[in-house]
Amino acid sequence: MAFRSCLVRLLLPMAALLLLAASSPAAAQLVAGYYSKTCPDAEAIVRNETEKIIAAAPSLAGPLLRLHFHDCFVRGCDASVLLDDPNGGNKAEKDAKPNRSLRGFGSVERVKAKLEAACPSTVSCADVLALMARDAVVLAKGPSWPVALGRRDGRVSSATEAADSLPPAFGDVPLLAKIFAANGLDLKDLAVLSGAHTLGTAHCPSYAGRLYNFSSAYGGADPSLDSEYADRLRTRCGSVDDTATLSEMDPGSYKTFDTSYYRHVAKRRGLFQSDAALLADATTREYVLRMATGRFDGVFFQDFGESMIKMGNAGVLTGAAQGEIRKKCYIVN
Ligand code: HEM
Ligand SMILES: *[C@@H]1O[C@H](CO)[C@@H](O)[C@H](O)[C@H]1NC(C)=O
Ligand SMILES: *[C@@H]1O[C@H](CO)[C@@H](O)[C@H](O)[C@H]1NC(C)=O
Ligand SMILES: CC(=O)N[C@H]1CO[C@H](CO)[C@@H](O)[C@@H]1O
Repeated sequence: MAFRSCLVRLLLPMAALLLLAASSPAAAQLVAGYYSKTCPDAEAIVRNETEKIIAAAPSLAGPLLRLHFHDCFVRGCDASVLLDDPNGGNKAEKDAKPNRSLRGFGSVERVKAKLEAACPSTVSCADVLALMARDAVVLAKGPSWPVALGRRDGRVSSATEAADSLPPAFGDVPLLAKIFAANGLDLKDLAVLSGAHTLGTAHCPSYAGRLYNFSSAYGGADPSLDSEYADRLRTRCGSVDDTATLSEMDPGSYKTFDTSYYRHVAKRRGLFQSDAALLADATTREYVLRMATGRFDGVFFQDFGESMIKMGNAGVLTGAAQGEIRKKCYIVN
């Protein structure tokens, strides 16, 4: 193991250099070990800091994973999600409705400050998000995957764009598939990455529509939601206006990255319509039911890493001509 990781540490930077040399700047790609020369401790700094953050607040693992997802789906993985509205208003990506429940901004800023102290203006905020998402999953007992690096930070962030590009909680598979396809992700990725809902919590307005006033039949509830479970959720989430109550998407193990999310979905206890929708399409349904057996945890871990790598490639800015390396993640240079 030690030998293997040693070898990997030697070989990956070499492969990275070869790739860099082979590709023209215009077609620059993300590469493993991108900072091995310019900031050799970059990945260790991120890992060490993320460890401290999660040790102090285990519930941040989900939000850190979600930040990378929201970043990648709007303008590509360019850390636009971290920017404040430059005019002090509420027109930035993070101010968009689906984004208003995002957390973890302070933690990202703290890690970025450590990186700036070690290697100024070198490691992009977009790469920090990709690394922290991976490390958060590992710390929640989930899989690890190699994160190729070299993303650069964008200079634009827009609330309206975020509202249009992010999948809504009420999405059905055709809509979700369309939004995923725009980011180079297919139906399998949709089934796999929805498994991220094994971590974290949701605010009542994200699912209250399924409990109240959904349809005049079924007493106003969403018929695709297990009725006993709906009763239980109603005791927690009193109305569509309740913004204080939190519920887990994977009750019982919402701090552990595992396949139990799929068992809830298979029992018609997925929290969002988008979770329930996975049962309505043959491809996603097959995946949910297979993972729900609990006999394919290793497959899910492998799949999740592969889909995260794909997501992390979405619309990236690379090469000196594109974007910048922000000094602070909430403001352009
Ligand atoms: C399939 C489309 C998706 C939809 C419709 C969706 C929707 C949502 C919603 C509505 C919430 C709750 C927000 C709140 O009320 O606080 C949430 C939370 C979360 N989502 Fe998703 N999501 C999707 C895909 C993803 C993906 C691809 C990831 C990551 C790879 C992800 C990771 C998370 C995490 C970790 C949380 C919990 C955050 C926390 O604890 O604060 N989601 N999602
Ligand atoms: C990370 O933490 C490990 C273990 O505590 C330590 O040995 C290492 O020097 C740290 N690395 C950096 C770059 O902070
Ligand atoms: C119920 O739904 C109808 C039609 O969509 C809407 O006009 C009404 O405001 C909703 N009521 C509540 C309490 O959300
Ligand atoms: C980072 C950020 O802008 N977060 C905001 C999200 O929305 C809530 C209100 O819903 C604000 O309180 C946060 O400041």
